[in-house]
Amino acid sequence: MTYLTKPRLHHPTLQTNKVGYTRRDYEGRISTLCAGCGHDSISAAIIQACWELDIEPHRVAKLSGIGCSSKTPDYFLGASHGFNTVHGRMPSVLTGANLANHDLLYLGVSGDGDSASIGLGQFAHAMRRGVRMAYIVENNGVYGLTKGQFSATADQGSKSKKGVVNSDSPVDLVAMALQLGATYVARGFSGNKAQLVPLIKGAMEHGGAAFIDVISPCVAFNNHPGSTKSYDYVREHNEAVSRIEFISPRSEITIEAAPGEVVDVRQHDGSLLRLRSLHTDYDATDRHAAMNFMQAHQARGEVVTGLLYVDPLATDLHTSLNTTTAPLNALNAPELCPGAVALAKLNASLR
Ligand SMILES: Cc1ncc(C[n+]2csc(CCOP(=O)(O)OP(=O)(O)O)c2C)c(N)n1
Ligand code: SF4
Ligand SMILES: [Mg+2]
Repeated sequence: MTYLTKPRLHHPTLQTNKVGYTRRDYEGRISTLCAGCGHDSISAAIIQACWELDIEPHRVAKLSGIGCSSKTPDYFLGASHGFNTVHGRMPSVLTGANLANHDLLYLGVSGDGDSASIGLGQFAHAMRRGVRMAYIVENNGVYGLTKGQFSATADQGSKSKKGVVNSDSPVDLVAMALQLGATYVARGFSGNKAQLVPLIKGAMEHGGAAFIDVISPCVAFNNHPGSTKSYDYVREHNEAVSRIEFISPRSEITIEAAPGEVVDVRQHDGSLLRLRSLHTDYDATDRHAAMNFMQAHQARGEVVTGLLYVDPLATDLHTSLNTTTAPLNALNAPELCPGAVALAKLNASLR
């Protein structure tokens, strides 16, 4: 019910994290989505990840487009910065915000319609430019908000609720992200929170463009036999590459697992991605191998999940543009506009 407000009071003994917040401090308003919608499980995973990472909510900027998925930032991180943009335009608005203030952690939330149809160009350029963000697509294979039309990620041959067969080839955002140069690429499933929370944590702390495609069943329009984005289908066809554990530089590193089974990937900021390989020959730092592995399994009808690729030394758009250490929005007028003499000198250097 949209008119219901969440009580702010909570039990005084609720556990707090290192920055003094309870898990409830990372929640948002009551969800208005259909009961059982995968998107609500992703919101719960985002809340859990941010709480466990000890992120102060005001350090996060959450941006989205339009769709049921893009409504979800209202249901988590109620104390963070938020911008519900135009359909398909989240990446460009986020890029602008990130350029103005690189001190925030950017979380982009989108849908398969939002990112693979109207926003495909925007998605592509955010990935290839290396905009530092955790970009999450809540992928249900349909336009949920406008009542269940096939989206561009619907598999060829999959059936709509009314029995119509999709004849178009699907856009695979994971394959595109890999090809476009994203430096952290994963696929998750809204029904597997244990896998999703560490994937989100790794993406939030990653030093470049991090993309997670989360299969997120739409219970109203795409959860029937014949759909390849239903709970049953994904559970039956899921093929996980690894179990991931995220250890932030602030945590004590305690576990030492048997060599061979576990690969530790240390990122720029000192955080550790510990990958327990389910496929012993899978190397998550090899972009081409990731593409081949995924496509070979896809051809067998399997949905590969887990951390598919990571470049631990990734840099971002600010590095490429050589921007100032201080965020642009913190500079004063003379710093932003050095005056006519400096401009004349610059012009002369370009002649
Ligand atoms: C410019 C524009 N075109 C079309 C629409 C209509 N519209 C709203 S949401 C949507 C699709 C949403 O699908 P998706 O991104 O997959 O989100 P979901 O609802 O499935 O989570 C469309 C086509 C719009 N709001 N704005
Ligand atoms: S229509 Fe589908 S995507 Fe939208 S809230 Fe309902 S179940 Fe979720
Ligand atoms: Mg959708």
